[in-house]
Amino acid sequence: MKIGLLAMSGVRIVDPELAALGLNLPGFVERSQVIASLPSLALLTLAGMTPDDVELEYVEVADVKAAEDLPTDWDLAAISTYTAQAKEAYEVADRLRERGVTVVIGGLHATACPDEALEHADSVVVGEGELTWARLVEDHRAGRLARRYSPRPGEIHDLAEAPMPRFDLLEIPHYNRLTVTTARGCPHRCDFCAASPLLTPGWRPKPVERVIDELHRIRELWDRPFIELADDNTFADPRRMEGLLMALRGEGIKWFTETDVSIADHPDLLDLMRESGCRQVLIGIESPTAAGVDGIELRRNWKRQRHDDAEAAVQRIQSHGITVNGCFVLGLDGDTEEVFDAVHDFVDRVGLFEVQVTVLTPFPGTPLFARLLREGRILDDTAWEMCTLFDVNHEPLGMSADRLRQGLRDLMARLYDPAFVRSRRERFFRELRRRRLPGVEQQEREWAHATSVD
Ligand code: B12
Repeated sequence: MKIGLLAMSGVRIVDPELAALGLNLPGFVERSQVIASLPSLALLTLAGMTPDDVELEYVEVADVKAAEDLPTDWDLAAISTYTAQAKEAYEVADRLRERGVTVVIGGLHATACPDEALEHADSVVVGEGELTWARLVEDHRAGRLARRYSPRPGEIHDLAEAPMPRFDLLEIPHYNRLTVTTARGCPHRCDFCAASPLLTPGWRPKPVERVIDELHRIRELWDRPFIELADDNTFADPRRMEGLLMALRGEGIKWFTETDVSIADHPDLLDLMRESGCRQVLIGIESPTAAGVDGIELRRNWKRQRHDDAEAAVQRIQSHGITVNGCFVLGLDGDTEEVFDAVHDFVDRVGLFEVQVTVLTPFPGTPLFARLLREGRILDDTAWEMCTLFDVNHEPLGMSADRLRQGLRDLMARLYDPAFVRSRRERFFRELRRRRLPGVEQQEREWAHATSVD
């Protein structure tokens, strides 16, 4: 049996003005280039639990046109997509099926909209693929592929049993980073979050030994890897943080991850984090205003609770030599058009090394989507191509949709202005030199190298 693993790939922005502007902003291009070439960890993971006698081919599908050239000798094509490329994935699926290939679709979008996916696929997988993939492959082999595979109620994949992703299926030189999961989920429940909390509730870590095994496997294929931890919140539990960092310290890698501001509560661990090769943490600050963050975390209003300390927390993290990529969501219900200047001022005051601004996006399956739909505030409730995080598809409360669109463009132009980016970076390194942190010169050289790609 031969299976084609198809990753819908690349990044998307629909707004032509923003797309054109983005291409001229080195600070924006830089991050896009880095992330645009990440492989699909989902498919590599499923490959890792596929029986050895099945032949596997991993292909990245940049757009629908690329589907013309896909092989047709596959017995099964397994497509992974997020929402923004769901319609493209459906077109690819339609074309493959016309040519006689059986198609299965899985991932966050298929989990939220399984019936829609089934209009274009022979079978759909809901939830974590590890729970049903082996059965699906056996069923297909036996000629009894079911239309839908879902976990049993309450069933959660045990990360201690995580399969080793088949990194060897990749042409490694095409990638500048590889991804590794160290934890799945998040203890917080933000109403707009469209990541792994859509698959399972709560937060659970992968045993540190398994993480290290994956790093060793990558090292066998790539001698100086840069690792992006594909977690939603790596350090949600401080009790586990030290063990993971100690283990990473011995690995000689550089890494990047997503977490929350609470890591600033552990200054001793921040030093260890830097020593272990952490170069950047991405943190959702969401809004510089208390009204903006109020109510977005649904369990304990956590983002509001931490808001007053957010600025100081970012500064504490950066003072340990770890750059912060602070993320802001524009168009939140509590914000007005004053938010654009407020974000700029926050970034300037704090000296944020890197910044990401996106617009509030109603992804299907999220509490936000259900609420805005009820309130009649989604502009087009099937325009999945607008789910890019940069395109406006809702009626904001505190300004018009047009004002939000224009505000995002203007703010991006200001934040990614090369002189502003340079001044924040110089400030970061000046501060580290003043604090006499070891290794600053080397870190500065690495960044200079990383930013000379355009
Ligand atoms: C790495 C990454 C990327 C890579 C993806 C590479 C690839 N081809 O897969 C790149 C850089 C290309 C990328 C692009 C984009 N991304 Co992105 N990305 C991530 C990131 C950081 C990690 C995702 C990951 O690897 N998770 C780990 C894997 C194992 O989980 P998983 O994909 O959900 O897979 C599991 C299940 O869903 C299921 N499964 C998945 N696919 C399949 C397929 C089959 C056949 C089966 C059986 C099961 C199955 O099994 C897997 C194991 O349990 C997340 C943020 C985060 N922290 O999670 C954002 C995230 C996934 N991205 C997001 C977005 C918005 C985008 C872009 C639209 C950005 C843009 N403007 O272009 C594009 C869309 C690309 C697309 N294909 O549609 C959103 C998606 C929300 C959504 N529900 O759609 C996220 C959650 C970030 C966010 N802020 O909300 N991204």
